[in-house]
Amino acid sequence: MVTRSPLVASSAQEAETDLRERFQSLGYLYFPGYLETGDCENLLGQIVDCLAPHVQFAPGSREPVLRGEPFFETDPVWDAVYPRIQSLYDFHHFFHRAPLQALMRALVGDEVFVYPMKMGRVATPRKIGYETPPHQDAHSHQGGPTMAGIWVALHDVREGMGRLQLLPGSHKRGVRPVFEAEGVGGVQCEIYPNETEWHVSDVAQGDVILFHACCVHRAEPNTSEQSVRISVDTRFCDYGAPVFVNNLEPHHGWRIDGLDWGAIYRDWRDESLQFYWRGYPNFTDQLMHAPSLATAK
Ligand SMILES: O=C(O)CCC(=O)C(=O)O
Repeated sequence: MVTRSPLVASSAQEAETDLRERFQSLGYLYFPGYLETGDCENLLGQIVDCLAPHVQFAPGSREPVLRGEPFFETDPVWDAVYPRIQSLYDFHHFFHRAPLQALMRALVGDEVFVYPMKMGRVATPRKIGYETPPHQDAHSHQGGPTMAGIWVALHDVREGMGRLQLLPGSHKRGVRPVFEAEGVGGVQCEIYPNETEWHVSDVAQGDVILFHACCVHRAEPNTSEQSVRISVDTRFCDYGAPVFVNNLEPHHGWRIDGLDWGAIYRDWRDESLQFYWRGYPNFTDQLMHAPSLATAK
């Protein structure tokens, strides 16, 4: 029987050694209320603007709701709106600001490399079966053991809105075989028979989850009437660790015509983040894990 337990909470005030120990034990760290809600509110507002008219804020609330037909990554609506999100300076800058950098440093040390590829997630209702399947980022991003994921809730996410679930301890069993699946990314990894306890909680705006490259995670279906779950995530590692070249592309740049860095940067006033990774010493085009990597999730 599959069971669900709440996410184990961590605090940024704890000693780094304790945080790292918990990370190695559980495969993830959850920081409730870590970011100022205003920081998330600003980015959320810009993303919802990009999603108009398909997604809007509910009247008198800051909860995104679906106004038209449901869609998921790779649907025509997605392909139309996602380049707008990818072009937001604040979407990319979000992960380079001091608070999130501090969390990443606590995990991998003083010099952090944030992956160029930044991901926006828009989980609409009425797309059951297309939610993010269980997977490991080690496979989908060809990350080494020091790569980790960082995921931020841009608004409160309750049960039924597509929460993120993590399989504690799953990172200890290496990179798993994958097979095709519906849903974001198109592949899912093997889950072993005794792995029945998933960790998941309602999360609030500004909550942050860090997960190990091999920690299996997935999204719950969005079973709500109209609520849309919007979150952002990326990957990072200690500076100098190998980074697979696919991660240099914009997310979905491999399949949406014209979604490249030139288009993304077109209206940016600040150039300091543009191609910030040039000069990184260790990009690799050698697959590190699985023969079947086609796309990053
Ligand atoms: O938010 C989601 O639905 C997927 C997130 C995810 O899989 C990831 O960050 O690796």
